[in-house]
Amino acid sequence: MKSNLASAACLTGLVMIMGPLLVHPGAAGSLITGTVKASGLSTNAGAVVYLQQAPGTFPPSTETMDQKKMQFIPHVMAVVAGSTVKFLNSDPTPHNVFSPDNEKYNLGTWPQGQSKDYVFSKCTKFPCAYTQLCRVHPEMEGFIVVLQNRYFGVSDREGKFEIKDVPPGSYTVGVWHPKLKGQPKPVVVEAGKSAVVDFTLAR
Ligand SMILES: [Cu+2]
Repeated sequence: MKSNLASAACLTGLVMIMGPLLVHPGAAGSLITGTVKASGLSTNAGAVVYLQQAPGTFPPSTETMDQKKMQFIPHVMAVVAGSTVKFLNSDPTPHNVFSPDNEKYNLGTWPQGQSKDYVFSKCTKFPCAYTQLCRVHPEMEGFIVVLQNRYFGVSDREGKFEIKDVPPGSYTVGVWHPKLKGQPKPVVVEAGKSAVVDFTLAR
């Protein structure tokens, strides 16, 4: 009993020491939030808000862009340079995937349930935007934006976005939109405080 109590106390002490390290690896990071107003459009969704440059290296990830109900889902996706995007066909009809932008690619056409990967490793001047198109269905359109770092967010219908776990520092926040343009803005991120940046986009 005595040794149980002792080890319980010891464990509690350990958890108290380890807890903050384990639970909050990005505790020093802050939140950048804001709103994007897409002037003249029916939705404020689909703007990529990102830090133009951030120190450090950023591991690539693997993401999925679905082709479902004759749409690319998500409509706009942002990835860190070197990331792999798995293009999945969830429709009963064959879809094609190609992009006329940057190095250009055509991945071919494949049926329901199959996917093909593409690695976005050729971007040298960020951001690199790739329009995703389907030769079978000319009305289909999606976008992949390749960025230098993982500090980005994509706006929702109301225009709201969030960039999480940003280390304290001074940055330039850029905005990319399929149809509209907006000026980059400076932001100073302080530890433990959230920063707000708003954008108004126009043609
Ligand atoms: Cu298609």
